[in-house]
Amino acid sequence: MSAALRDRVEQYLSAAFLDKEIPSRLSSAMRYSLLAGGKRLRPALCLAVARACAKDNAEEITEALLPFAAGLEMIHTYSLIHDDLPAMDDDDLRRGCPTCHKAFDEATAILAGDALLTNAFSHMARADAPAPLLLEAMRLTADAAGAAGMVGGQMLDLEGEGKKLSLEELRILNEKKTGALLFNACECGAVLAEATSEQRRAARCYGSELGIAFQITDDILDVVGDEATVGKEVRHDAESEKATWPALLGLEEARRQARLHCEAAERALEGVFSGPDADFLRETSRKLVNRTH
Ligand code: GRG
Repeated sequence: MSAALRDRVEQYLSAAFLDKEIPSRLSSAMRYSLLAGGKRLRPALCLAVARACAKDNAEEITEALLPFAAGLEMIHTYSLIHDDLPAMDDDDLRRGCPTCHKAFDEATAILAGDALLTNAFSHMARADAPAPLLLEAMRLTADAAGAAGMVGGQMLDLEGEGKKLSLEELRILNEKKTGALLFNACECGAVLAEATSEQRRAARCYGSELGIAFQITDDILDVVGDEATVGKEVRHDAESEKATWPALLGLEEARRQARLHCEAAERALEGVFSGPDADFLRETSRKLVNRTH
């Protein structure tokens, strides 16, 4: 199920931004990063939650929401391009390949990110869902990606460099920087599938716990991973004196916390979602905490 879902997202994305009206260097840079082998986690979460809510209409809802789910991946890709820039994390490698500004140039990478973010909303608006629900999901997404969400989290991340953050400050930073797009993907899947309030709450709680487990694992990989497997430069957090879960808790406790949040994510689904799409959501949280890249 999951591989098939990812293939559909992949197909949708590979047809995007081929419009002759787009200057070819811009289109090449956007497609370079968009089609560079991401896990497609956010669209997969959105579609899996929607399918779990829609049950008998899983196929129809997948087709209907594909443009929305693809839009989430465009926003995620923009955030990675901008995060890699010299003024931010200054990374040369992403998914084992040169980052967008290395493959092109800094100005082109900034514009590629800008265009992916802006055009993402045009793709989302093409989803086949009742207008008020689509409007609600687009508003949630703009808030999750914006100043009080991911962009705000990135600001806290930059300000936190070289400072000693408390665990609570780190949790808030992570919830915004990494968590917001993840729980938003789950919540939007529920909203667009006309979920009950119980389903919507469960989807958001699952995504929120998954987001913390995901970030803790990312921090751990920066300490224990090697560049070839992780696909990006490692030991970056220590170099930029960032507060991380292993730095605050030690590796073993950070690993334990990742497992606990993964279990909490699974518990959020209990009694609310069942069937193959709920199984996919459970597998996803387990895979994310056990991943090596
Ligand atoms: C620049 C506005 C702005 C925000 C950047 C996304 C982000 C905020 C920073 C990235 C820093 C980072 C590595 C955070 C860890 C979580 C994360 C987003 C990892 C990458 O996501 P995956 O694993 O990536 O889903 P793939 O490659 O599979 O698409």
